[in-house]
Amino acid sequence: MAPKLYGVLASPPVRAVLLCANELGLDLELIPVDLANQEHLKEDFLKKNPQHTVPVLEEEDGFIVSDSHAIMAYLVGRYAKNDSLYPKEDCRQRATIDHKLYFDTGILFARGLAILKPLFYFGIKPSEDALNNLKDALNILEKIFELSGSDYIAGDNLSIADFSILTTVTTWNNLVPYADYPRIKAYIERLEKLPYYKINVEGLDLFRQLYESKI
Ligand SMILES: N[C@@H](CCC(=O)N[C@@H](CS)C(=O)NCC(=O)O)C(=O)O
Repeated sequence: MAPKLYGVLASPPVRAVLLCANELGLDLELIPVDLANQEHLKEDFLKKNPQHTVPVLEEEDGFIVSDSHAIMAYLVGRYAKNDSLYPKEDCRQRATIDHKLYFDTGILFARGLAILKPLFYFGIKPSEDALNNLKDALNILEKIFELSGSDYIAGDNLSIADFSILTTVTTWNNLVPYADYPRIKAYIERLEKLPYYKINVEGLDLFRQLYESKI
């Protein structure tokens, strides 16, 4: 039986895991969680993830892991034919990837979420300060590409960090357009060529509809 992935396509970290699973050739059963109706705050879901966030991965034997970055690292360890998406032995390459995963979770994703949570739950419009914080994160990302000169976020190969950065930036494009950042724009255009990229497009459409209904 395919592992279950709790989440919705509108969510960037859920899409990151789905892109990763596609790269691995792995089927996941997507189980919808109705965030608008607070299904993620119900006891059944909190037992799986007390942090009440999607995505959550559940294996047939009951093993559960939450957080998209941890889930992708697990999927590579458990299901990949080789570990190029997240190398085990090469600790420098792994550290380079880890840095970008932490940058996504702690800065890039977090700064967009800081705008969206008040908007989605309380109708509070984005403040200039919050938008400037997000622009600052995009400036950092632009600088990372400038300094590395690489095609991917963590060197010359696709890694799990690309799935995080790609889904986050294309979603936050609704808040601050990435077209203003030439290196980020070129990076997205490169990754749009991934054969399974349509998953991101589908989720971005859903997110945009939601965002436009709130802004
Ligand atoms: N660092 C987490 C972030 C997950 C996250 O914040 N997901 C949002 C949806 S995009 C969520 O579930 N929000 C509900 C909540 O925080 O209560 C990850 O990468 O999985």
